[in-house]
Amino acid sequence: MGNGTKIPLSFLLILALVFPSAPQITAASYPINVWPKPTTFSWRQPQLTLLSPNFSIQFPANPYLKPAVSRYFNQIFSEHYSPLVVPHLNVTTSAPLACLSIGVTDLSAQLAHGVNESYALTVPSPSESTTATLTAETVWGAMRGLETFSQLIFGNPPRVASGLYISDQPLYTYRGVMLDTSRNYFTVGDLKRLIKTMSMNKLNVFHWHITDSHSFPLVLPSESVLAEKGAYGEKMKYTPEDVKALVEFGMQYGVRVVPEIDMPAHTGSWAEAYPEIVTCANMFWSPAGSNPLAAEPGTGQLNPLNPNTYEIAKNVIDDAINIFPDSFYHGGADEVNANCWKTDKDIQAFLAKNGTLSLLLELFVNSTLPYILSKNRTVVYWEDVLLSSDINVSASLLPKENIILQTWNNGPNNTKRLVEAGYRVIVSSADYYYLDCGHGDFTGNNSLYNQPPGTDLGNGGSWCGPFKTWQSIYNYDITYGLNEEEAKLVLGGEVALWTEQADSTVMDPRFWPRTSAMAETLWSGNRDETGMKRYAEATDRLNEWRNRMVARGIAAEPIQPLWCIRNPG
Ligand code: CP6
Repeated sequence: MGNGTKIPLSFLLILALVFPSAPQITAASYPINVWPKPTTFSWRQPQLTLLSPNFSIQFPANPYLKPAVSRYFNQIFSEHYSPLVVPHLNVTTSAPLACLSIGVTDLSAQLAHGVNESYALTVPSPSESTTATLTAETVWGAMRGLETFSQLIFGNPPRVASGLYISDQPLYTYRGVMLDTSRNYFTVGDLKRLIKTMSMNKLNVFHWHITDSHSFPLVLPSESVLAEKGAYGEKMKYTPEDVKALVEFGMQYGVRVVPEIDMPAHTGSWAEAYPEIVTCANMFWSPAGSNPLAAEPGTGQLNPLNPNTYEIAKNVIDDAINIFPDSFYHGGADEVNANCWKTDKDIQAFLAKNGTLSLLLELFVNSTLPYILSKNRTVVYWEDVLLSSDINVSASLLPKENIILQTWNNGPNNTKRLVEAGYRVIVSSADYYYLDCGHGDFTGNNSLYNQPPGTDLGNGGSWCGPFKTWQSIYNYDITYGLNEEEAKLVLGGEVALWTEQADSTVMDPRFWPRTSAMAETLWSGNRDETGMKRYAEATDRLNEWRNRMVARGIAAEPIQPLWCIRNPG
């Protein structure tokens, strides 16, 4: 498949001389404005075709394809997208596009990890045919193709890029977004808008970090007291009905919902209901002190020596598995803090009798993991469970077939360490994919600002490093330093939004369009055919894509002043 932007200029000049009425085609003027960029496409004679007022979409019967088709159909005729840069292309009015015909090979494929998301889309030249075709292995691939089709359309009346053939599939199977709903509350509407925008960007996993030390907003049928006491308020809860609706919503958009009920650390909020199973819950470390637990003032960890811990943890796991059907379950296991456990008398006695902190974590993992695995779940843990320098478990407790590790500390290239140990990995490097960083200190430690004017404040007291620009996210190669075999164990990547300093007022601009940068890297890579990073081309396309997301009601932040569009570099 040739890439449409690779036509030699000399050939185009001859074309223009021989066919003076033919539009002048240059690689630079006619980008294909689709985000993420399709893996392969050819657009030899760029032109536009009007959509017939009788345009229809034909598709096979399927409970998930049907709502997707009607959604896209409505969007196509109401969006009337007005591009930042209007393509100077002929609009053919004689033979409007009459139909999009969708064919799906396997209508029964479930939305699950590794499901085939490939598709092929042909929008013929009007002289060839007035029927566009979309073929896919599964309905989930068909949804990806419908999204691409919708992005090829703009204007009023709607016109579509035609004479175009696209064959597309993702580089990585796992393309995720994590949102923390414990530090601040988000409405179900916010979560739906996030899933919708993910789908526009061909992302496929919503990792929902539901609970943490700050609040426990999830109502679990057999442990409803946790939310009763641990939620921020009566209205700041997610009921099982909310969860069911959200999971169903995700299915309609081709986005899986993977829950995380973080444990044994990050469980301070459980102490509102069950103080006896949580260590150090009421202990608030001085923010300015040397040990702000778990990167925040005040934490709480389940006590592995208390039998009640397991009774409650099993109820929680059971309920969560019952309301979240996905085969992945995120078990947390991040940032277990020694000083927190050491505040407990039983644990002190255990340690005095030659017990170790790692043994405590092994006890916890051994008492919960087999239970989750017995429910046929693949368990995702944060890398800490294996790589934490002071509290970690032996790899023999973490079966490689059933455990996936999510890396976030990539200074020592933990991705490499994890794949060398034989684990499948999800990459969430904090240096690139933590979207909350760069928004100031939230611990109340303002000593940095007690400085004379002119002092270099570094990154301004940000808790975790500088703001991640879309370019640094786009630039990041998640398999950096791995050989081909090792790279196969990298399932994909995930941006994370921790929400000490974010709620629904800023959710959209925190995520978008930076998350779009990751979405393209994981879908079709970040390089052009010559192997160079494609910043210049991507900048213009991302500008256009951000503009379209805004038009679709998503408050994605700008990447450039409009001036740059009037004055292309
Ligand atoms: N909460 C939980 C957090 C973080 C993690 N887990 C976190 C740690 C460091 C930074 C940002 C966020 N706030 N539960 C780490 C996985 Cl820089």
